[in-house]
Amino acid sequence: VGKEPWWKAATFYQVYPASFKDSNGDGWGDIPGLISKMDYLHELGIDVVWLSPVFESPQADMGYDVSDYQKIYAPYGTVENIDELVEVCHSRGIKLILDLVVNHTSIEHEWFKESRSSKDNPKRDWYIWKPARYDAQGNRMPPTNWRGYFAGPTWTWDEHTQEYYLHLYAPDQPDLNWESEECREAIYDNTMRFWLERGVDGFRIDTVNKYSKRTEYVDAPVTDPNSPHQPAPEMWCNGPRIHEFIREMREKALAPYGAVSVGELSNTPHPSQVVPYVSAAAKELDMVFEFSMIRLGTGGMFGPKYHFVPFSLRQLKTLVARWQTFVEGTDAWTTVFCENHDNGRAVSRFGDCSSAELWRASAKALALWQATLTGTLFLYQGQEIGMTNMPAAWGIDEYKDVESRSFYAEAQASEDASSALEKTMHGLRILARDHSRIPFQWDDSANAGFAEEGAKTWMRVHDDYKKVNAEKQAADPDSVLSFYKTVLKMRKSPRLRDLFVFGNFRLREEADDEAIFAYVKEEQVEEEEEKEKRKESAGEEESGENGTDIQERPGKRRKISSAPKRTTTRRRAFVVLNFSKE
Ligand code: TEU
Repeated sequence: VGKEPWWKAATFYQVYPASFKDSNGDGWGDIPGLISKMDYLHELGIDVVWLSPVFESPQADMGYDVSDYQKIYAPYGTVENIDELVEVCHSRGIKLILDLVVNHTSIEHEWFKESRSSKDNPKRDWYIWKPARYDAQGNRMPPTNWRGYFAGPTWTWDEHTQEYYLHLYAPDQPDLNWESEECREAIYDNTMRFWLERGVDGFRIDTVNKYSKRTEYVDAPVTDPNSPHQPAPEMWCNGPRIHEFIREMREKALAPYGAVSVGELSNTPHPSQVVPYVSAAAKELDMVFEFSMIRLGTGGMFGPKYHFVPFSLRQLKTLVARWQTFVEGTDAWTTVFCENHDNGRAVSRFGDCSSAELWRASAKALALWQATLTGTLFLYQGQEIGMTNMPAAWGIDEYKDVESRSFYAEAQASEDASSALEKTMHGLRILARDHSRIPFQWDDSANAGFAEEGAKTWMRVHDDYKKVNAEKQAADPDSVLSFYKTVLKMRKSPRLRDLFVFGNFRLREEADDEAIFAYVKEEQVEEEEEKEKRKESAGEEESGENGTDIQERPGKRRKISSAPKRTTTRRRAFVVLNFSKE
């Protein structure tokens, strides 16, 4: 694997804007708030900010339901604020990527309004419309029996034009029809070129493997006899034209701008399915997020997602090893992450927060683990201060997410409601998307410094913010935050980068051990390069400084040769994470 382009060794940081920093007292984070914290991010040592959606939206799914791709949702700020953000980021050597949500729009988008206005509207086929079916009694039924991601069917009936439209997520999020070339062109132009022209550096691409659906629109096999709606991801994930669509998107909208891309790849658990998306030669995506590890503990992507299934350290190790090594011998690249806005906090899921000492040790172990893995590293806001899940005592009213709400409502409506609710609440306490969405804990002032005193924050501030906050940790050399700064520097230092970011991962034979997670990172060098290196004087080899410069050192590029390259191991690091309480 080559060491360029730049994004391979970069550290990305995801900002969930509603919860990062509020600057105007409305209890909702905003772009000026984010700008005011750029020094904090710079000091942390990150290279790229990934900003979750800030576009115009009715917020049915926190902005993953866009009603206008060229406008900013007013509580976040304005398009000019984004211009300023680009400038402020770039002036610190930080890049900015936005979230591209183009599998679906909001029901409020003009495109959908036109599409639903009549069957012969020119934009009718920009969305996926199908006629009803009727059962033997003449009752109207959706075109297929599919179950959506947020519980319930994937189809909603439109009275006006007497057809159903498809939505893999909420009914407020109708799926765009990528089979329409005109629609694809509008996506490239209206959403992608518009922001790239303004200077953003690329996109995190939402639900990137769902643009091409199977076109037969047939029922999925019945796996849940108690439900009219059946899991059917094979009907819409990695469909027949998916690679063609993504190549086209890259060629027409990403490549001309040199934009970086990282796509979200759910329901794609086999390395052989993933490689085609991220092989350099395929010219599709730069990177993807594969979800096997982050889904540990969920009852499944469908059905009882929030019926928590305990998992072993062994399962975790196996999955990490698979996704660390799958790129070896290919020209593909991998990513490293353990948190995002769709999952519970890593320290609560994989660590132990039963005492302050164990919490701190767990958060640091996670930091060391992430910083020593191969691939591009992604952090999620608050991970660097060890933010935990919401307190277990908080009730369902504190859970605001459409997914949590839908699964809770489904449990409530089920025949055995009390047991279903108990199981669902237990799962939500560990896994809900809400945990990562509560306000960032900046300091010990009112509202954790996220919003001014007296402001009503859109989600409740964690009870523990006086103990866990960025200001306190910045002043403490032994804190989780200080530890993150150290390991991020280590990861990128010229001496260790080739070992941690680019090295080979080898799980140790202790794979069965339920307390120890041990692995070796091996720095591979081509034999020829190794010989050259030896010839160079030791002093010249590396400066040893921990700068933020992530460009390749000039003159150190590998020679391109058609002969197979012989590699040798130059250095090894032995990483041992001890999960026992002793
Ligand atoms: O998520 C896509 C997705 O399918 C899941 O990985 C998601 O975590 C969901 O909880 C599945 O049950 C993306 C966004 O990250 C998510 O926030 C959005 O809700 C979703 O797309 C729809 O746009």
